[in-house]
Amino acid sequence: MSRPLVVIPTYDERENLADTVARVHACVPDASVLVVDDASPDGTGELADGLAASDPRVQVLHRSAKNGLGGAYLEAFDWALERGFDPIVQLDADGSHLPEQLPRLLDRLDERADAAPADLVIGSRWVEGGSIENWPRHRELLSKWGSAYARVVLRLDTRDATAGYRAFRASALRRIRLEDVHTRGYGFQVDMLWHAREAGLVIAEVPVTFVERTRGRSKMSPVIVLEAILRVTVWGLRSRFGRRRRDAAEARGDGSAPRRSHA
Ligand SMILES: Nc1nc2c(ncn2[C@@H]2O[C@H](COP(=O)(O)OP(=O)(O)OP(=O)(O)O)[C@@H](O)[C@H]2O)c(=O)[nH]1
Ligand SMILES: [Mg+2]
Repeated sequence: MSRPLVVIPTYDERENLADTVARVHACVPDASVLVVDDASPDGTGELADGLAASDPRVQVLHRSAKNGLGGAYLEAFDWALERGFDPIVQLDADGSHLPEQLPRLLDRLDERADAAPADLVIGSRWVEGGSIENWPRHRELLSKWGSAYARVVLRLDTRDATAGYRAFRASALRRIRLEDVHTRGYGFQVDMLWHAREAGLVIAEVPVTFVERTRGRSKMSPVIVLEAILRVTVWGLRSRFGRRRRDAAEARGDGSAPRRSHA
């Protein structure tokens, strides 16, 4: 794990991007940065090209239209794995994920005496020591309820299931069936977590401070929230239904148990 890559998806983040990239490099100078821009109307893509032209550690993936956070990350993961980056980090451009806390996530991927090395580290708002700054109450509740719902329905142990600040070992991403991850919006984070758990990865959470953006506009929308709720519900039902069918088949001893389904 010697070639860290920080992936920053962007849509209309002109006011935030340069600052975020500079802060990443101030904290982890040897990190490469991949900006994945979805043809932002405000010119974020051109700004990213300018950053790349003046710093070889920065590269840019241009996509032709706004196609969701999930699509941007999946394309970035393929790009990163093909080029041998390890580990691979997800970071929002809007300042909500503090680059200053990046070493905390990376350190937890390392071997340590008191715990198994993690395959996936999540920067968590809802574990001891984690916090939020300047978030409106309704956003806090939505996030907490969303996490709680996903935890119960999918039987996850992770406290902050919707967190977007994450570090993956490259080997972990290779073990996840990325072709089965179809969520494009907010639920992408839960989708990845669910597949990570299904793949048997060691998942750890470290506390982070999540800071509400001060510049630019949120891309969160009711459609994105609805997509997440519906998908989580379907995965939960499928996993339970599938398990019951498998148990029944095993009890009959007919060996016809279906494979665990991936939504
Ligand atoms: N490439 C790409 N990036 C996106 C897209 N939607 C959001 N982003 C980026 O993903 C990151 C998170 O998006 P935000 O709008 O901050 O959404 P959020 O953090 O879930 O919601 P807030 O808490 O309200 O900010 C930011 O860096 C966005 O610019 C998209 O469709 N394509
Ligand atoms: Mg945000």
